[in-house]
Amino acid sequence: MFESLKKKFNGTIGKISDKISDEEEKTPLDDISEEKKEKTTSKKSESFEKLEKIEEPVLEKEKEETGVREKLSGIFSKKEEKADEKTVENSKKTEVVHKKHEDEADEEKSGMFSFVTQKTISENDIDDILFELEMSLLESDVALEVAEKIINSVKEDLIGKKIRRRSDVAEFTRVALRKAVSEILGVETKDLKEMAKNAQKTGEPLKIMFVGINGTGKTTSIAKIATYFINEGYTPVIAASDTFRAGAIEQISYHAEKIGIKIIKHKKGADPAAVAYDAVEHAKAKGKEVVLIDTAGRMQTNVNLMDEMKKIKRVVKPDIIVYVGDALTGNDAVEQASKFDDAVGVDGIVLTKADADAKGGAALSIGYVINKPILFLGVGQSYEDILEFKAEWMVEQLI
Ligand SMILES: Nc1nc2c(ncn2[C@@H]2O[C@H](COP(=O)(O)OP(=O)(O)OP(=O)(O)O)[C@@H](O)[C@H]2O)c(=O)[nH]1
Ligand SMILES: [Mg+2]
Repeated sequence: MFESLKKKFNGTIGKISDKISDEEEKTPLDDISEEKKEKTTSKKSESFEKLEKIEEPVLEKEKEETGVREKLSGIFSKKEEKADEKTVENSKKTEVVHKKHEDEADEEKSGMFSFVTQKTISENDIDDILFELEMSLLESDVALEVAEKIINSVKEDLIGKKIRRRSDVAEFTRVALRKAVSEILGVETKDLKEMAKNAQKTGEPLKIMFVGINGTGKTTSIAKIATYFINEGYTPVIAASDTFRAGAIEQISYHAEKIGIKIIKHKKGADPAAVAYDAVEHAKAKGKEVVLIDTAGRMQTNVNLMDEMKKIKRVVKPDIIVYVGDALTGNDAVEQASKFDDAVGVDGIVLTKADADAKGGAALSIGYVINKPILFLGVGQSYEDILEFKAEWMVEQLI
């Protein structure tokens, strides 16, 4: 699932990391920041200060001894010889101490440069790599506005960041990408379990209507979501409101029977709004908490079917209208979601066939573009193959 996006995001972390680490190794001394230079210089001058403190008494002593030597010259010639020896000895000592401190300062200096680098990330460092990422996101069917937002967010976060250790580059890039993707997926979501629980208290069922073009997976998703609610302890009822397509009523009846729940159906060609209405009445009468309304697949250009969908909405007043989109259709799924939202108002999304979707562009973009949450991902053909969508989960998958 989403292998292409995963590869692109993680590849970008590697590329930025490699590029900046390579440059870092080449960083000449002149490129070292003022702060670090100052630190090095001050360490060195500290060493010299220490050295001067050691040298002072040595010189004082030397002066004293020379004075004595002058006064008593000719009388204490032996002492003079000794004093001379001592002076030589002292100056040797001074030289050793001096050298030791110089060496220490140099060692410290070179040690600092090998463990701590001095790079600040510039636009130049990441521009090409992020442009490449943007292009490959578009290839993976990520919507243009989403790709742009991700790139801008990462740039904003990375430029000016100070790199102290080599591993910082990868970590900063990972954090920046995660943040950018979280922002994209951060559409406020709906808690269907919570809504069903409230429905239980009010005696009014939670009414969910499913819309979308032909073959995206509406009917299959209804069977999966019915299973989900049963697993959560609720009793759903299905409205077979696709009275248009041949075999649609039989298809959903088959699922209802397998799952073991009630289905409300009329004859083929009947008014879909009337079927949905009856299902809601049934739920109220029997104290069932959830009504799942199947509808016929339609192209957004089919005026009659679009009007029929609006009529179901008027009659039943669903709590949630779910747009069901096929992840494999990429940008088309996003565009259709937008059209359905304009026509009828979409509250949430089910994105099907994510199990077969290597690209991942629709999953990343659809919620952001229409500003509605993805509620579930369809991940296979069996009733349990459905995932409650969580932004953190998706970020974890991708980066
Ligand atoms: N791999 C996979 N296949 C799916 C998924 N969801 C649905 N399908 C398959 O997609 C095909 C169409 O599913 P339906 O549920 O009939 O689609 P629909 O939207 O109801 O189609 P219409 O009623 O014609 O509009 C079926 O073969 C399903 O098994 C999914 O999450 N993963
Ligand atoms: Mg169907």
